[in-house]
Amino acid sequence: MASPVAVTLSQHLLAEEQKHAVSPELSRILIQIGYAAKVLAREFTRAALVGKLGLIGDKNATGDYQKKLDVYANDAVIEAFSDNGLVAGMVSEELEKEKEIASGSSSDYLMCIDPLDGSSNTDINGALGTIFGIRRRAKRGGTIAEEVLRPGSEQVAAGYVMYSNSTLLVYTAGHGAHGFTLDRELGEFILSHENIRCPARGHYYSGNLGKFYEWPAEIRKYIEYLTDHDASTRRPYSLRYSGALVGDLHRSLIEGGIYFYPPDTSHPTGKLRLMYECAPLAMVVEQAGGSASTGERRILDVRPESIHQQIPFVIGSAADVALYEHFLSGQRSVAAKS
Ligand code: AHM
Ligand code: MG
Repeated sequence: MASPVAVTLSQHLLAEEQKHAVSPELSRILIQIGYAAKVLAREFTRAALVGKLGLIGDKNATGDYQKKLDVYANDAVIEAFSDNGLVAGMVSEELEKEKEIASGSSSDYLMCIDPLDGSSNTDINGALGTIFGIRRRAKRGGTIAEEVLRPGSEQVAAGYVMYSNSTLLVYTAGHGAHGFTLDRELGEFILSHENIRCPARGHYYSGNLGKFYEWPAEIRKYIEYLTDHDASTRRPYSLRYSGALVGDLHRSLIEGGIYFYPPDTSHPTGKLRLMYECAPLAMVVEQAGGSASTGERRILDVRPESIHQQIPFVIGSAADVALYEHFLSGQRSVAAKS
């Protein structure tokens, strides 16, 4: 039960509007994302009871087989934004093309969203997520695709929802990263993680080690380094890989650590999508003092070439990401001493 002094997401956003001149329109978008998250949390919880587990049979724009819940989540998000004029358009993992939203033609905002992160976890009751980034329209008159292909540093807000033991919404509007836990009885997101700070270094790592022999030799050396024994650097690091980026990232944010998805044979440019997976999470983690990179450059500086662009991704504690970059650049001797 929430305490009487609990701060709801709406109250928090109102206070942020006053403290940091966050625009009321942006607050309304974030509140509506909170609403969509409640709809999704309810459906994810009962999916096995209402015939929503399993595949639907089609592939999405980046070649993944869609689950019934992927399609449900995408439809639910579109519905949550279709009639209220809050956003002018949407880019989604589950839509081949960007979607214009007629009611929002005069809105200043565009949304990039992965409605359901961790699709492989739906049928095993594993953690799931939603990832979102909000952008201000660059110029009116261009197509949504033209307007949205801007570096992640231009996002005005971003965040994720994690559906697990509890449903947790983390957002940033450029003034720290804040987490809210859903109180189901109240039907409200309540502030539970104010101003999250990502530890500078962790001792967990997350990556699909099944791809070890497909990864560049430098990354394999990095894994050898992480699994070597050295008490002064708290090695070996412990492996945690949940199948949901949001879940692994959230662990790194709270306890420190690193998540990486390098290129492999089936994903020669990386698997994760810049616009609605990497860039939003990069904004959140940077606001919490962590960092996010391709392994070579800051994610937020990358200008997308297409809405479903896939890139190599590493995110988490700043010192761990820096070390990964050192290894990738071949400066192993420098890196190993740090
Ligand atoms: P999704 O949005 O289709 O679920 O894809 C993204 C997911 C990440 O959440 C997760 O870390 C990764 O893909 C898992 O991929 P793999 O099974 O190749 O390790
Ligand atoms: Mg995804």
